[in-house]
Amino acid sequence: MNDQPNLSALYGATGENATFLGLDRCEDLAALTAPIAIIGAPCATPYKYVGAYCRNAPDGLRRATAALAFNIDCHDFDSGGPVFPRRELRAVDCGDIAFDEADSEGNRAAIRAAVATILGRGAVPVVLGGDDSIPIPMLQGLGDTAGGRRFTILQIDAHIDWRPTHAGEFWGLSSTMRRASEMGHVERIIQVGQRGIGTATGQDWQDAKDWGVAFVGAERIHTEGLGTTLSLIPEGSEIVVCIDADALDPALIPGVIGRAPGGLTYYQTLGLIRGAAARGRIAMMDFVEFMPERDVDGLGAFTFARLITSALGVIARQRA
Ligand SMILES: [Mn+2]
Repeated sequence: MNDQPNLSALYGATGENATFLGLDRCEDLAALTAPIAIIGAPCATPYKYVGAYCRNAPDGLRRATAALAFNIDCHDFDSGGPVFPRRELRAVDCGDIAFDEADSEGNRAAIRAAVATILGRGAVPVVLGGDDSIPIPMLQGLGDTAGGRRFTILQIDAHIDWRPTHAGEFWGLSSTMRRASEMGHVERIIQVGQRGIGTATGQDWQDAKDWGVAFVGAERIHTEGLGTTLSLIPEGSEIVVCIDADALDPALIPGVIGRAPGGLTYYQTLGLIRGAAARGRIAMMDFVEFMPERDVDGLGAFTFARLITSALGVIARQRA
């Protein structure tokens, strides 16, 4: 079936191997000058039984922006102006961090170093996974440059990711928020969107609450709106926003392994990102767990890529 009209071409799409939104490429992180750096991470620490199942997401998300790229300077109704209000506020695309399925330790070191370099250049890293093991070294990279500052994590995810270990692995995607809780520069964790059944046990749930995590489940987002969550973020916080694609409803993003009904909408998720930036400053973001091979007709890729685009607009507008 190759006879479909190329609708991307209608919007001026440039084809394969393009950057996210057609943004300029940054080849050398050490020479980064842009205020926002998009960087892909195909995986950090895959579980042996499933492998690096999200490794094709960074390029899949880049391809999904083809239809937006040509009109990137037009009025974006989700940003209240162009996505990037001024040319010097544009993000750059730094390509993908090298990944070796057989060398998780090396993958983590590479992610940690890349994020620390980006932060050292004064830019906001926006990391495109890959699976949810990626935020662990990403947060370590933040710690390397924290200099005594402490951070609030706003995790938006269907799952709490508080397993002590899983499948014999300490650094995997089911343990992300527990690993975060063990880091000295993580002051506060707010977790939003949980629902259904994941790998969490009752003990994991209790441990997280005992640590002091503030939870707002998906059902409460639907019934109470966003104010409950946003009021948990102290004014002036430096915030890391961690977004798992399965936080959104699977009708919007089918391309995830753990589909669960009752997920967040696009505007609820964007509202949380905007609200976070209004309460404090977004220091770093990740978008993980999108799996192109599980998607339906590119729908989830486009929705997730559109959410990332809107997040870039929020970061570009926040106070320095
Ligand atoms: Mn997760």
